[in-house]
Amino acid sequence: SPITLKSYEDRIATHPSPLARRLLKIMTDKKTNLCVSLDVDTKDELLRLADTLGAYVCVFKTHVDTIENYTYESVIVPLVELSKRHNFLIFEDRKFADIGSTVKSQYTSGIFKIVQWAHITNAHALPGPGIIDGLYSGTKDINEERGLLLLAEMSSAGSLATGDYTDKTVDLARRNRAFTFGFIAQNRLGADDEDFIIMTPGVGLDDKGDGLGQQYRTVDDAVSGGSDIIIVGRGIFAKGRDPVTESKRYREAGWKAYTARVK
Ligand code: BMP
Repeated sequence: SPITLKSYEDRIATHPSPLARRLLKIMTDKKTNLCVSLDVDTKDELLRLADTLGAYVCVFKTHVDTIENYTYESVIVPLVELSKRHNFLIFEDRKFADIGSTVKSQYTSGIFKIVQWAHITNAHALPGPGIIDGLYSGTKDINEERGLLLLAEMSSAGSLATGDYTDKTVDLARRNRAFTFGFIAQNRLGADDEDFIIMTPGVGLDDKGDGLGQQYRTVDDAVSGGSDIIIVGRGIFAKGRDPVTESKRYREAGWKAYTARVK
């Protein structure tokens, strides 16, 4: 039977994560469950897209280590400014995967200082509980909400994150519900009353794959299967596509699929 879930708005009151409550409120207010993945090479393009598409998204996802001529001042400072102007959250798709002590440094230090500005980041469950504890300890001097997603499943062909690995990842997420608020996944995970937020990449309406293992599903497929937020990159800004037109199209499709599954 098709999945039915409470509305984003109804979930605000009961969610154990302050960051998730803030996110669900943004989604409700802006009527969008679209996260655009800003996988572009230059800071100009990143900031231009963040400005022109900001109205249509709840979250922008970044791979900030791929930006040419990155500096904190020229990339992060204006991006944070835009996040306030357009009311979106920033998700640095860092995919931490080391021991607790090392990920704590990677999260807080170096040229990126991710914890300072990324409302959301993510981690592989592979190292075990220490990775969550290490990242969480990195948030202790931050005065704004921070949240972690665990990668429970991946969109790529032949992914090893399946079955028992996925189940154990869900168990790990139960350890610190104020911080670990959900999953990168292809399916609904956890019990309904646990209310994990499911963010789903590998969504595309016009492509099947990218020749390097990526696999695309439709918006309807993802959302009717229990995804709360669709993550779309090249479907929106690949060559020949108009990012504003495509953002509106994915936002509309995402919202329609969501309203169809609300209890
Ligand atoms: P695109 O829609 O252009 O295929 O981009 C997908 C984005 O989501 C990429 O930034 C990729 O790193 C990320 N991603 C993914 O595709 N599959 C996963 O399972 C996890 C991801 O983070």
